[in-house]
Amino acid sequence: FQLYEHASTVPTKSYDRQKWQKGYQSLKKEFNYWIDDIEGEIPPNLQGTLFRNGPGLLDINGQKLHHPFDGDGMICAFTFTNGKAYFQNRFVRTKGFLEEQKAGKILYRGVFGTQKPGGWLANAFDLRVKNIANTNVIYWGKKLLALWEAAEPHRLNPNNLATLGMEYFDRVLKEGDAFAAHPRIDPSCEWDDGKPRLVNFSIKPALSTTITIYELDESGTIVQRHAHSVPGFAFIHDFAITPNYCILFQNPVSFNPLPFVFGWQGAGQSIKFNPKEPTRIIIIPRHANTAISGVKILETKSGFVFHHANAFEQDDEIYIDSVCYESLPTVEPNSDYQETDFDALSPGQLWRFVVNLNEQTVRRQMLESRCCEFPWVHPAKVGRSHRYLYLGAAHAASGNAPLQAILKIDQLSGERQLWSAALEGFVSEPVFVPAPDAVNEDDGWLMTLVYDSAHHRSDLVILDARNLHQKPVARLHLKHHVPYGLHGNFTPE
Ligand code: 3ON
Ligand code: FE
Repeated sequence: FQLYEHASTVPTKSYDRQKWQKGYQSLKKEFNYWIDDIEGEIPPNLQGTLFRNGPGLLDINGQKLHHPFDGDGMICAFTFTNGKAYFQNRFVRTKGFLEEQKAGKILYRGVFGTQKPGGWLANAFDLRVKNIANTNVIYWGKKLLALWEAAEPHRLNPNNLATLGMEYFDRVLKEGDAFAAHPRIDPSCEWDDGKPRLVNFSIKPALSTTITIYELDESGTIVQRHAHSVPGFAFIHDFAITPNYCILFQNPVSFNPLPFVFGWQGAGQSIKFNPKEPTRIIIIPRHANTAISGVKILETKSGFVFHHANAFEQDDEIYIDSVCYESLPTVEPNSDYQETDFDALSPGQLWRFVVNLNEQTVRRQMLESRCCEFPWVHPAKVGRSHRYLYLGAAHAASGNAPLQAILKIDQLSGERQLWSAALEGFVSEPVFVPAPDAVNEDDGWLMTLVYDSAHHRSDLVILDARNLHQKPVARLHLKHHVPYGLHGNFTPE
């Protein structure tokens, strides 16, 4: 009998959607404890704190949010000292978080479709923005900042994660001003005696969009600020830097404010992707002595980019490695994000864009077709040519799927290494932490928070970045789960 022979050729999934869904439960409690359930060993020379941000609440007192990106920011901190690790998590006490927790119900509309109860009439003409501080967290200039791209940063106490208030950088920012959630640290700024600088941007979209660039010195002071206007609406989540330029991708989208204004859907749901329009690459000089005198805009084929891995300059060209989608799916008002049909969506794939400023051309090439997101490079390589790239990735080589693996790409040899947490595990952004005695670019660790659906808890997995095929250096079991998060950073201080 060969009755079941075909069964072995039927591809089985590396994940179970019901198990994946459980990672989207709110974590309502705040903890602080020494992690005592550890497999492997924390390297004794690993010192510092990994901060992570992401939506901690997926509901307000039982009222479900329409999308995780609308969830209140919750910070996790893992502090490493002498081979031990201390865990803390704390919600950012934003104005909206405090009000909604007190009221026990949704009081604000969310960008990604969360509505106040009571139908469209209860939501119409309410254009207030709830700053949810949920996208990234970074320690810079002795300040710990929780970031959300449509409003000002929140400042936190780095020791106990208490919220200290909003940060305006000596009033350079005004109330309600945006400050993106994707700052880049230039490890060595050429015209600042080789000192590091934090570079960030903000977007003020309208019929034409204002892009403001900020540069902060090591003390956390904004030492440069310049604003530029580009034609058309823009939704820009991330950018890339080189020693001379800021690079932003203006994805081909249009915005129809009416459904938002009339209370039918959120602002982010009113953004439509236009596959027939090109993507525009915006190049903004960081200082006066660059090869171009003002902002340059070049066109390439349509696509949607949230995240860039890195950019660098080489032979009068600018290289940008980015995760690109064929299209941006709209978050439909009647959809349920937990029922996401991964197979119906296009995967994020890694592309290289090469901008030639003299010829005003853009070349592009796919570097990796495996579904991936959350790219990282060695912090000393930001803006410089890198050899290694690290990403969250799907377990399977093709198709769209939840992130279950960490992928290392060696761009010199072309070698790929994959560490997978399938079938039960779901990974988050891999943060690269250089080893203190590092010689090579991959001498260090990758830290990723993995949701273990079998035990409904999360583990911090520490991988030796030199070889992902080895078993993890350490796996730190938390006492609870952490909902799928967004971004974070490691600080050796
Ligand atoms: O006028 C507007 C411009 C603007 C800045 C329109 C607007 C109101 C939509 C807006 C605000 C945008 C915001 C608040 C964006 C927030 C984005 C966010 C919180 C997260 C983005 C995450 C992106 C990715 C690619 C996440 C991937 C996650 C996985 C693959 C795994 O879970
Ligand atoms: Fe992001």
